[in-house]
Amino acid sequence: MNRCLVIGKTNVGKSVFVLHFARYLGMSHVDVYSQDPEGRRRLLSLAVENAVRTLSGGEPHQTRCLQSITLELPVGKGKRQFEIVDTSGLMDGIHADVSIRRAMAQTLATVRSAQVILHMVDASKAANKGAVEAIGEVDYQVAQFAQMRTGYAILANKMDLPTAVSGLEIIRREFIGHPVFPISALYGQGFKDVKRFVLQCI
Ligand SMILES: Nc1nc2c(ncn2[C@@H]2O[C@H](COP(=O)(O)OP(=O)(O)O)[C@@H](O)[C@H]2O)c(=O)[nH]1
Ligand SMILES: [Mg+2]
Repeated sequence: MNRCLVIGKTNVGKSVFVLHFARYLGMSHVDVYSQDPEGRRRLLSLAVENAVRTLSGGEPHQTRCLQSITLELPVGKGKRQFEIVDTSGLMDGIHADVSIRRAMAQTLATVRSAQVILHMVDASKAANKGAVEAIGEVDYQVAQFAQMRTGYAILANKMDLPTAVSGLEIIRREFIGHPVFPISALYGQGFKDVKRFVLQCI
């Protein structure tokens, strides 16, 4: 099955996006399969809103394993299934906590197996160079690494926040030549364009 990986720094909104995108594609319940860096598997079956409460949050590194959901997109008269994978947040430098380092390595190893890579950046912080969620070294590395595939796009998230407009301009400038989709994962804005892009790639 084709894979669509959602990658980016911690707290940029990856988990909220994956679940709200699932809801946008018509799911009210999701089966979330997770696999931690040690290979342990778990299945959670939840209503989308409960999943958002359980799997996302203000704490950095809430997601420490790969979490995948099987979704369907309409193609002609039929449907095409694909797997959307929520990943643990990347960060610049080396984290002191070994479980976070392992989770990051697991995320990067999965980049190779994905047909689509959605690289999420927090547009509301992108103008603010010092902020943890601002564009960092790891974002440039992901762009370098992932751009070799056709299915690479940047999601400029949190466009509902006032500082995101200037952040979006900076993201477009810094990642020139790559498709950039402004979205609000929280409010479902911009999902139509993301859907169209994913459909082209899978
Ligand atoms: N204002 C706003 N907040 C968001 C948006 N998307 C996510 N968040 C918030 O950002 C925080 C981190 O979200 P989460 O999905 O856990 O981030 P992850 O670490 O990248 O998976 C949570 O408090 C979310 O409610 C958005 O589009 N707009
Ligand atoms: Mg997360």
